[in-house]
Amino acid sequence: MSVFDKMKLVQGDITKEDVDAIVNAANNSLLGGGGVDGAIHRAAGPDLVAECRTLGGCETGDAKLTRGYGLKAGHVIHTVGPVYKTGKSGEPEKLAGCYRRSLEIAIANGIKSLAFPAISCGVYGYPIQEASRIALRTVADTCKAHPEIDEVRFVLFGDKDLAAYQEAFEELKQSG
Ligand code: AR6
Repeated sequence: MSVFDKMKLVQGDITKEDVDAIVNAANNSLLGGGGVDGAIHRAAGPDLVAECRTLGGCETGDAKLTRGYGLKAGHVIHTVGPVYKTGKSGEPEKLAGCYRRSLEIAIANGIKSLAFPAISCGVYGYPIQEASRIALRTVADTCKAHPEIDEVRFVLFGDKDLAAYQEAFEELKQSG
C-alpha cells in the first residue's frame, strides 16, 4: 500500500471526525482560543481545558497529547503553528515540526488514525498553498518511516482550502 493511499482530503468540521486523535491548532498557552481551537474546546467540554492546564503550555512546532472527553475522537493532539511573517523566519521548519511531532506522539501512544486541520492557515496567516505542500510532504515522509499509522485525514473547513490541498497533493504524487 502506498503511503498516499493512507492520506485523505475531506471538507468539514474536524470536531465531528471519528478517528483515534484529532489535532488542534492551538497557541502556546494551550488554554483555548478562537477558530478550530475554540470549536474543539466547545465540543470536548470543560474537562479538556482542565487537563490542558496541567501541561505547562507548548513550544511552537511541538505538540502535546490529551484525552478527547466529549469528542468522538479518543484523544486530542495539541500543536502550536508559527505565526506567518515573511516565510523566512523559520516558519516552514516550525510548521513541518507541528505535523512531524504530532505523528511521533501518535505513534508513541498507539494512535493509528488522525485528523489534521490546516494548522496556522487561519488567524496565524500562513498562505494555504505553501502550508498545504509542507503539511502533505511532512506527513507522507513521516508515514513512510512509520508504517504503523493507518490513516491521516486533512479536514479543510472551506472549499478554497480543499482545492489548494488537492492541487498540492497531485503535485506531491507526481513528484513521487
Ligand atoms: N474544523 C476544521 N477546520 C477548521 C474549523 C473546524 N471546526 N474551524 C476553523 N477551521 P485557526 P491558526 C480552520 O485560526 O491559524 C486560535 O485562537 C480555519 O478555516 O483556527 O493555527 C488559537 O488559540 C483555518 O483554515 O488556527 C491560536 O491563538 C484553520 O482551521 C490561533 O487561533 C486554522 O485556523 C491559531 O491560529
